[in-house]
Amino acid sequence: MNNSEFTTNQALLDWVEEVRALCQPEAVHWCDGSKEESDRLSEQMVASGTFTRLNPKKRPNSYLALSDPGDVARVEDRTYICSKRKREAGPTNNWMAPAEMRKKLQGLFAGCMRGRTLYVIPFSMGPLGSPISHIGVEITDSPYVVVNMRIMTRMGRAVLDVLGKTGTFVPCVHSVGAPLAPGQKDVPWPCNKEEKYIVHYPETREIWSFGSGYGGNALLGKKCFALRIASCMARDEGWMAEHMLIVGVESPAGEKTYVAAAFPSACGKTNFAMLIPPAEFKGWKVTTVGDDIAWIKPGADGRLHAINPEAGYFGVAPGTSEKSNANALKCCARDAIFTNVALTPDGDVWWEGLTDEPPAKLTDWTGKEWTPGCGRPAAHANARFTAPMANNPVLDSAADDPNGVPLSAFIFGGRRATTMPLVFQAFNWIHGTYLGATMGSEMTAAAAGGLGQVRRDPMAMLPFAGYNMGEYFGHWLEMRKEIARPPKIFHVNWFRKDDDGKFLWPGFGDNMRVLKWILDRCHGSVYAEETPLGWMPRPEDINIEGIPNYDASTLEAALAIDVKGWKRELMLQDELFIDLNADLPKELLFQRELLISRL
Ligand code: GTP
Ligand code: SPV
Ligand code: MN
Repeated sequence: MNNSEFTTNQALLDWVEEVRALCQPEAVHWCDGSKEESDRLSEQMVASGTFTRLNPKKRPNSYLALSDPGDVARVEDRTYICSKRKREAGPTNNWMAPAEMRKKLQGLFAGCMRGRTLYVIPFSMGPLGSPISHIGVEITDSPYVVVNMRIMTRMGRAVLDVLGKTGTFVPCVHSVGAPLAPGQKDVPWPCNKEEKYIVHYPETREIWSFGSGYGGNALLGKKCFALRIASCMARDEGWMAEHMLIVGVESPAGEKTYVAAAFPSACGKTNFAMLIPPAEFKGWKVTTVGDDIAWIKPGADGRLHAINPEAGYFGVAPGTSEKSNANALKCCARDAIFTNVALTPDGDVWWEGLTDEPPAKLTDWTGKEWTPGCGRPAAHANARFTAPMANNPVLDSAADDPNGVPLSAFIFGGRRATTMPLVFQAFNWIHGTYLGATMGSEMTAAAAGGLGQVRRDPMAMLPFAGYNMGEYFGHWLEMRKEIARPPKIFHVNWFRKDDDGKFLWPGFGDNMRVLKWILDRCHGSVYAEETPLGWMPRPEDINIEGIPNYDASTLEAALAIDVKGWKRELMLQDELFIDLNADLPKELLFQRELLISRL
């Protein structure tokens, strides 16, 4: 089985054999990436209870998986950057010495796949064969991971052809950490309740993940490779790996502009990437290049060019509706995998926010009967859909372009109930880097105990930078020298609230109104006021025509500069800056001083 029928790449064959000998699976399967293979594995998972096939009339070719209730999200406190020196990982990452971690993992992985099949998944992050793309190979004992990776990446035999005899790949080893004794019956969602480790060795560019089957813990092409390992590659090679959506906007006159935006997890990247402009914006088209990760390189034209290294969306389900994101619903109307949403009696899915009226009866994400008013959510807050980008009705025509799309703007934005105005523009690249570096966001319900509290999430990369955060800021500053025509940098906040807790901005499709101001700034065609924070629109510069029950005074409040709030904000920034001290570029400290004196 483990033979050269699939590949002549000796390094790959040797590595697979090494991992096989360590993990001792019952069988080895090289994934060809075909639909037949995916269908066969899905059937097996239906038989074993991991998958429920959804009603093919309502949701063709789609499945539901319910996870173990203790394995529902990424585990940031179990995620490690194991560089040789602790300082390389920096104060925002967990660190352990590589030798010590290897010893620990050898113990955990020894025999961890007993009774299971070891799957070899060759995948390409980025279009197959593109000079911007990179190849990875994930070894996993989870068929759920195989079928998800087939949607999220370009996966299978064609990747091995590109890899060839001597090509290099990032080795990614994943196990759910639940070996089966002879005759032992499997559970629907195997995982390890005691031990979870998501480990990166940046120097050798390796990933080892143990104990979890969920999302970014297990689909190793995503956060582990495309952000943590890729950010290290990018630093060494002069490019950028960012937690950013990429979106295209075409004006009625046919002028196309691309922007990339960094919002923290569950802060609206998928929504913004698939935005449907309001009726007032007749003739405007918004198209998706990517909804989560951007790989960005300087082009020969002096601009930054971005590709989406992924091939699918792993989107938050709760809150997704016809009103909030009709395009996302179309993406998962078929060929989708749902995890931890509720099941309707007629074999379809439901989650909070999908419809105003919940169905009268459901099976909730824990498999229990659910009725409205029973006091429990039907879907888990981090329930997700996995859907191929090919299903996206507004997929950008350049989504597969190996050269990427030229960026005119970077947008930063967190979830902030106070202080942060709707939108402002940085004075220049260094100021923009400072805005990204000091970004904050309220912790969502998923972060236990932290509800509402603001945490610094620089560039939305706090859990994803594969090296020292201070050095990462330095890399941002360095990149300026590589580009003649840098994108302009903006900060937005869709989440500011009034004293009664009501949002001051309608959000979702109406974000087009703010995006329009941003585009006009990029093209130099609109006025802006110089303020202590940066360049800002006057209320009359944002078109609010047609927003129901919305008036200029609410917009004014959304745009207002709260000087007292900003003084508090500056103190909050200190938390991160003091942690980073020696590694923090001095330019950012100067930016802080300048802001203080302007205020
Ligand atoms: P990850 O996939 O975790 O990286 O996150 P994401 O940034 O893609 O998150 P997503 O788009 O799924 O964000 C979902 C949450 O943001 C939901 O709770 C939405 O209701 C909320 N949301 C998105 N856009 C807006 C907006 O413009 N205004 C408001 N108020 N909420 C929004
Ligand atoms: C995020 O948490 O930012 C995600 C989901 O995009 S996961 O892939 O699970 O990391
Ligand atoms: Mn994300």
